Amino acid sequence: MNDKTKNNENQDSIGSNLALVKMSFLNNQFELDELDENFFERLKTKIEPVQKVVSYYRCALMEVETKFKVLNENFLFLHDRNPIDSIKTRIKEPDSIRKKLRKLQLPLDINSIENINDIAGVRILCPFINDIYMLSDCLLRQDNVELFEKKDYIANPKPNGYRSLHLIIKIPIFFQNEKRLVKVEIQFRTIAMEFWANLEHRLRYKKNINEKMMVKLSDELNECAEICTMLDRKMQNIQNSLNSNKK
Ligand code: 0O2
Repeated sequence: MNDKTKNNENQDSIGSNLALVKMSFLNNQFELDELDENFFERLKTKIEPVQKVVSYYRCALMEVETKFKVLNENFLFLHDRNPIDSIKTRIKEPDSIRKKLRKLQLPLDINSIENINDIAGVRILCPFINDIYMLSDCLLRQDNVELFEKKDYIANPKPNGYRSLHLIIKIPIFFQNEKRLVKVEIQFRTIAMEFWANLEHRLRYKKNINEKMMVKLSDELNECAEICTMLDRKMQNIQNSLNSNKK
């Protein structure tokens, strides 16, 4: 038996044991002696490396979230208003990770994960477009933040009308015995951009809509994107006028 076959057999047996554990829990009759005695050892060796990598990304999210909370606090002190409406963080779902690895034609294993730029994601919602650029500049000026990639879908919206500023940054995380550079994707949006993107995302994953209806709804969404852009611009103009009147 070659190593690959052995590996597949191990995975199959872990898979079936896991199914057994789940079923036993569901049936409320969890019996340890039904499981092979090496099961937990094998499960541990599979799960630990994943837990370790996930913990790196969790720490990176904490670090980035704190940076934005500090900027928000400081701006409130200086200008008497918050440039951040809300901060959301997420670790990419295993299913999305699998899809992305397939798209990149990479092996489905833990070592490939570093090639995905958005395992750790932060979304910053701002009241005004200028807040987005101000926050992104402040972040990129920090001396432990390295810009890896920038996509400005506000200056250059996608054909469907999607707008948002995307940054992929690398930040160092300091652990007890090591320092790690971890990538984090940051999406900056206004509240109007987020409102639009959430609806468009729902439409994209809706399965039971016929083609004619899909085209009609996509056209309407495209129109809404233009309205959102106009709204963001008008709100920014009003905000600018308020600012200049204060001086
Ligand atoms: P999820 O569930 O948000 O993680 P890449 O990531 O480079 O392989 P792409 O499309 O070049 O793929 O990256 P891009 O353009 O930076 O977009 C990445 C993320 O932006 C997406 O993540 C979405 O969250 C968001 N996004 C991009 N385009 C659209 C769009 O047209 N509509 C909406 N609603 N969101 C968009 P994921 O991986 O798709 O999913």
